[in-house]
Amino acid sequence: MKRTLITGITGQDGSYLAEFLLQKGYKVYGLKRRTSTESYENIKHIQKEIEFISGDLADLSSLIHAVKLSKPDEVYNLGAQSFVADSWSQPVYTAEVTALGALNMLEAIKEVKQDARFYQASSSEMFGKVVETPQKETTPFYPRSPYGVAKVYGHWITVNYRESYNLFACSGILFNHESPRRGIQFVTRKVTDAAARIKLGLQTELRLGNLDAKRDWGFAGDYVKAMWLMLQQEKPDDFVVATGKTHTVRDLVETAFDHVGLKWEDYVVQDPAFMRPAEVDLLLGDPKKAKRRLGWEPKVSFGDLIKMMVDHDLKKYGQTS
Ligand code: NAP
Ligand code: G4F
Repeated sequence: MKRTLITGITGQDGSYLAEFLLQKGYKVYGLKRRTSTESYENIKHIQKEIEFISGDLADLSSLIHAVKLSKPDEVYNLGAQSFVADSWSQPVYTAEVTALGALNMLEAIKEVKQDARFYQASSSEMFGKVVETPQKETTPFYPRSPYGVAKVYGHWITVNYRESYNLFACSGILFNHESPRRGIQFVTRKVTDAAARIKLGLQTELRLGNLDAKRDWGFAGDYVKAMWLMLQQEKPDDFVVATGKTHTVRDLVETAFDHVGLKWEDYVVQDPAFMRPAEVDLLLGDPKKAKRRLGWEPKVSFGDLIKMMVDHDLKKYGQTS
């Protein structure tokens, strides 16, 4: 039985990856940080099958303990302060968790279990003010947020530990991926949740920032498979994971409101409070390398993804209201 340690197990990706690896017969250990109110919402259906280890990415000693206890064949580092907007108000914390957290995890592996394979959750946010389109593995980084800068550190320290210590360490440069388990602050979920609430008479307007930003949005359930595939290769490498299609926030809003039979212009209000100090205007990934080398392809289209999320939110409120 293969053993895995997942950081960020309570998050969107952690929950889909844990599900996927349990189905493959892995013994799954999840690093879980202490919180005053326990949040197992995303993993409540598989909670009993996961062995939780208390720890924090900012605390190297807790990661050493977690690696000693779990003796993992594979480590997936998905934990992060992952919300870009908050990285301007919490830049130091973001660096400690999102950048140095990756270093701490690599150090723990180097010291305790050098043959463990390591996956780092790198991000298309590293491309920021893009210097070429579409963005691929060789596209230079130009991060536009403290979060993006922290992810660039996490990315390069992963490459460096691979080259310095011969660790099997890979970075997945994942473009935006969403699901009904997406956090409510992120724009897709904020929109699908609001469309459902407005349809049911629970909300009257939706306040948003930049409607012109473009993102390459895919389904999280598809993307965790690419993470696993990277760690099954003969040699460690880095891969872009994306759909190869881009849409504006306006397209997203239109798709969600159309699905509930409403005209979005009647409800959406632009609010400067949701504008960012520096914006990433356009993300569009080139997933050719992932297709060629991993045999990976996205299955869920943008339209089906947004409808899946709206339907989930309608059901959630329909059942409780
Ligand atoms: P998410 O839903 O926000 O989950 C983040 C996870 O990190 C949560 O489980 C959170 O635990 C945990 N965490 C936060 N601070 C921590 C700390 N100090 N120590 C240990 N764990 C901590 O994020 P996601 O969407 O699943 O994304 C997974 C990873 O991929 C993140 O690293 C993100 O930056 C990266 N990424 C995401 C996307 C995307 O579009 N989703 C794209 C590219 C890269 P709590 O439950 O305790 O808060
Ligand atoms: O949904 P978002 O907050 O995601 P963002 O900033 O692209 O970051 C996500 O994807 C990254 C991969 O590229 C991950 F690394 C990261 O962890 C996270 O998962 O915002 C998407 C776009 C932005 O351009 C933002 O300015 O939507 C725009 N937007 C417009 N109004 C809004 C809003 N974003 C949010 N969150 N809330 C708004 O009201």
